[in-house]
Amino acid sequence: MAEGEATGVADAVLLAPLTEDTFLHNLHVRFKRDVIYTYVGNALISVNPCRPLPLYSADLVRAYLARPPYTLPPHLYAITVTAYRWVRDRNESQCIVITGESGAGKTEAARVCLQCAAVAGGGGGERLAAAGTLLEAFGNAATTRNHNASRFGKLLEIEFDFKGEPVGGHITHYLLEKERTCSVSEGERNFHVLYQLLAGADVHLLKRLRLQRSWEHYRVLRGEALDAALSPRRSPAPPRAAPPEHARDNEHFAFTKAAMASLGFTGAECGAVLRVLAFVLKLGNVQFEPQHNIDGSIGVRLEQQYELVEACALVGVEAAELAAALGAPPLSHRDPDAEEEEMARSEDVEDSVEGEEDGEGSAEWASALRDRLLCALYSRLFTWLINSVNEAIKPAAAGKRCSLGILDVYGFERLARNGLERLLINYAAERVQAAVTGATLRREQDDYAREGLPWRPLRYADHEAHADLLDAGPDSLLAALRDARTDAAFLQRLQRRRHPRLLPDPPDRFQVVHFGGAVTYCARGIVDKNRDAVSARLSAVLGAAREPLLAALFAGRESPRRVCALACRQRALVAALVRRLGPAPRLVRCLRPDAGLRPHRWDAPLLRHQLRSQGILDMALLRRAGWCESMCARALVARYGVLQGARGGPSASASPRASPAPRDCPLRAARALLRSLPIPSAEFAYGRTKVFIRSPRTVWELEALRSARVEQLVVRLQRAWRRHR
Ligand code: AD9
Ligand code: MG
Repeated sequence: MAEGEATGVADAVLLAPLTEDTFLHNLHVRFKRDVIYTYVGNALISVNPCRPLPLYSADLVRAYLARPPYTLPPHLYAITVTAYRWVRDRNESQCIVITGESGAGKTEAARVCLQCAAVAGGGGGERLAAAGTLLEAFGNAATTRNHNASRFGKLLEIEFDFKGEPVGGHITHYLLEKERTCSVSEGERNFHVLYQLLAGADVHLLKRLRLQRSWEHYRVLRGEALDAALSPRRSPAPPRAAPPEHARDNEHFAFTKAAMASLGFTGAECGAVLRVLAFVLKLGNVQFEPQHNIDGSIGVRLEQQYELVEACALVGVEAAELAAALGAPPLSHRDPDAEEEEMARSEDVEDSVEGEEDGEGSAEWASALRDRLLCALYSRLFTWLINSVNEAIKPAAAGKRCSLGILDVYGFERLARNGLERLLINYAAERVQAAVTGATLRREQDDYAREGLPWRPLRYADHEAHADLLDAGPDSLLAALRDARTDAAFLQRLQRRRHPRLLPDPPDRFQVVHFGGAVTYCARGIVDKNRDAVSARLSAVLGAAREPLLAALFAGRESPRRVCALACRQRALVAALVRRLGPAPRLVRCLRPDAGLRPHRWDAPLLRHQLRSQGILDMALLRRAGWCESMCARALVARYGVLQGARGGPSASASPRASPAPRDCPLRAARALLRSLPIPSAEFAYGRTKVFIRSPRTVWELEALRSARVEQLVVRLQRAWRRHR
């Protein structure tokens, strides 16, 4: 390696010796010099600098396009440009998978990859960038781990035409953490766009939407502690310093509106979206209190009724009907055995909130219905936005094209409150991790054994076993959740399983030891949340709204019997994602150097934990001892056969198809071909049917030789044709 100690070693596979300590030391040496990218074979490590660095420009993308990436320092551009070339020149769909804990820099990396792909394709990525801005406004929020944490996962697929120009794209999204819509833990925020609206709307818009400027006025935007301080006396908000995230809400509202405009949302559609957001804020303020009636019974009293009336007027909903649908008394206690049958019979799946059947219970029940409605409303709005964005970025002409996928999946996280949604987020992170690390380690070593290469198997941490525990087979956690009728039954299933990494903690908690660490989840209401149903009565009231967008969000819902539960939907989406990733995704592993995301901090134990939980050292050892790529001998000869005899005088063929190598034995042909090239023979190993290539650089050299040769042949043919004329 040409680099000295000053900037460490660019490819960690070349470290001698390669241990956790030398690996970390190398990253640290580079980090201190603001060198945040390091290769591990063909994967890239990115350490979050936690401050802006001048590392990105269109000129630099062009530099990576112009030269083989191994002649330039490690960069996200190198990974993206390589993937782009594979799409354009080899007609192979590619996927860049960005993994790491919350706050490690995945979303920033995805943004850089998108910008790079747009420049590489000759521009035209403005709509895709606008889509990113819009989805961040609606789908990101400040958590204690990251001030801009993605609350959904996304796979952006950019489609290119045969010239390599981007013609459009498609976004697939994974479970939005919608519970945030109705309550926010202390020190966190609701989705950005709700604060942006209040900070950025001019007075006329605020008046039209019947909103107040101050975010503290809205229950769903306040942290729980602040809410508790205000409730139930509802005194004015105590003065307190706004968290730093609020400082730029005003400016970001302008970006969000500009993004909607550039994606072709009409003025009417933007107005409708804002009215639905205002409806969420105002309905969130409606409270239910127990009321002692004259006849001695206890009923429910509506507080902040004006908010309900104003909210309903905004979107054309009958306030009295909505109030009645929310304030109806709870269903009578259900016999658990009869429950499933009843579920099947009834279209109405309102479930009782735990509590007595007194006024307290009714008020609590109404609040729970309101919260569930808010969450459903927001997540349906989010899905509608993604569908609209997909319409806007859809390629003009239909047809099957190759795509470059950029996966920014949520990071593993453990927050103050962990419920079903956190479980499903961590499950997705675990399954993707298993697919890109565990499966690679297993598959490649199996391949070496099958092909008869000399190989001493590596011991590695088994990521797949962790993910299997959650989703594979009838004993898995998700299967237990699917089958259980009550929270207690779910915990009993876990108890019977007796697995050291699944630990029930009755009456209402359980712990899962994930790859990233142990998380204690709350099981209270988990079975009900998994059903993810809104009462038919509420759906009917909102479905009849005069605001067409709101009506559309609640129109024609499927019968609850056929609606797939939340966990089941997430599992199916994640399985489809893993299939899409294919056997050889391009990996970017993001690391977080400091828990507080402060610049210039290097928390070695935190980094060590991430190296282990992502299996990064295992992958480095595999790359060091093994090979970075394998190709079927037949495919290799088909692609590089054009190089046969390229240097050898008269036998040099003028036709890319001619090859003197024996065609009946592809392996012999491949060996003869590769021996004739100016690449050291130690770079290749020959199995029974495949050729294995040692380093990424060699893959590039082969491609560069082929391009040069094809160009040479084209020039020769053109000359011959001109002579002939
Ligand atoms: V989460 O799983 O969505 O909670 P991410 O996506 O991994 O998380 P994100 O990209 O949002 O993390 O990065 C967190 C913050 O770190 C950003 O808001 C930036 O302030 C900062 N960051 C991350 N990457 C870079 C970078 N390459 N350069 C400068 C960065 N700052
Ligand atoms: Mg993110």
